[in-house]
Amino acid sequence: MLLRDFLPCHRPTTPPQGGLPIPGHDRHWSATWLRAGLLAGAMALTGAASQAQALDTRLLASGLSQPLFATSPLNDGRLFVVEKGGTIKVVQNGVTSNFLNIPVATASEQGLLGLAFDPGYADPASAGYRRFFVNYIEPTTLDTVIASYRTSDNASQANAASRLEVIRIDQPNGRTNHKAGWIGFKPGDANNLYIATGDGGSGNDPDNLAQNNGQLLGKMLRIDINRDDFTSPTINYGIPANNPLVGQAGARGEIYANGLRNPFRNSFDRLNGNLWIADVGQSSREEINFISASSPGGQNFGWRVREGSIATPGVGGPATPDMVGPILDYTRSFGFSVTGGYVVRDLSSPLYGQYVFGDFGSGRIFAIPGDGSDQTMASALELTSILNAGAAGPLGNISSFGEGFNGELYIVDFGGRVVQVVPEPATVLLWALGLGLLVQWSKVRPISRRLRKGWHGPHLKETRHAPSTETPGRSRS
Ligand SMILES: [Ca+2]
Ligand SMILES: [Ca+2]
Repeated sequence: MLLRDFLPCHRPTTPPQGGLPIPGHDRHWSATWLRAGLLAGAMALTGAASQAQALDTRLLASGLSQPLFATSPLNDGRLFVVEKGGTIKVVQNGVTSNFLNIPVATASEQGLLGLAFDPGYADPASAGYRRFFVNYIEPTTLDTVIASYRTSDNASQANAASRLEVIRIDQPNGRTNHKAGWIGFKPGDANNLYIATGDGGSGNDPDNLAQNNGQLLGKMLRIDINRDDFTSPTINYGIPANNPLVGQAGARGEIYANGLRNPFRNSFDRLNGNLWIADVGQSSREEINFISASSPGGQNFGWRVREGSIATPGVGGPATPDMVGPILDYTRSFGFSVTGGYVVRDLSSPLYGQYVFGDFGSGRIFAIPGDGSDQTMASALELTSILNAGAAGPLGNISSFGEGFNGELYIVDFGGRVVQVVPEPATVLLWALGLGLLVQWSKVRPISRRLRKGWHGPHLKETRHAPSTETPGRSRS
């Protein structure tokens, strides 16, 4: 698979494969390309200042039960939403229906936590045809299970009988938080599934699991889902030969990176394969970590010794030479529980090239340059006000971001909605007509100024939502 297959400009010329025809799909494309065309016209007329479009939000789905994630298969216009209680729903032309239900444990941060479609999902010649992967807490053992399923002949329904357990990760008894749960594929690599695990729970990682490379918790794992190195019928994966700890005595070969606490939401940049890991902090710092696409892995992100860029209060100790700090961390002034997002690769978005992330506890949303360089909150662009003023209405607890098949950016509201971040059409039209300089709306000015200044503009405000109650993925203890 070529990287360009992931580029938003690589427009599929046929309807999405592996799915039913999507009524309104062409209209969606038309709207997207109308926006892109208008943006191009605006850029021709006004140059870089055309980035001064405002943002809007559009309601994609509502009435969901504790949604935690949203994603689409490659070249598939449907959106699949993960609900904490074990249901995957498919949103198609504004209609939401059940795709799969899995029995899961749901206490505290347990639940159905991750979903990834095989890169070969729509390719009948691929071993991954119609295949997808889920990450959940199994209700009897309370262990983490990654299993694969396939869709039935009805592409809007999974075949529950197709379940194949891929890997099971033992969770400490009696600890219900820090299960992380994100899974994903790196663009251009159809064999290896990346799996984020938390430290297994409680405070201060009491068993020091994240720093123990003989354990799979507190890690980013990488396994080959197109191989089976194990005779057991319930262990079905291979260990990539180039994983960083392969051959190291006492270390698990599945490990790609370690020192993570609760990397609940992460993403690959679909343009270049860079990996963004948002690790939920304990009581002091929330952090964003970065692994370049060219890296062989092996990073130690510091937990439990380090919390963000500081020594973990109550644990402490200096960073060892192998530890890598975050590219950004933030204090309780900004939030309580980071929700990792995406580098925006929707060409029609003024946020193109920016990494957008949020905070579950404060409801605030920020953007930083998506090049992996070190950042500070002082130079981050806050999007909270402009997005909360969008057509979809104010956002609540942000449990995840999502990325559509053409790079569309979604926000998952734990209260039950998925909204899409879109350019404000009226603004795009004004710029296209060469009238952009007349646009002085209060919604437009802050973002345009900050964009032109490289976002070193007005500092962040201290507005915040009421702190949330206990949530999926999210307690600090
Ligand atoms: Ca096997
Ligand atoms: Ca860290």
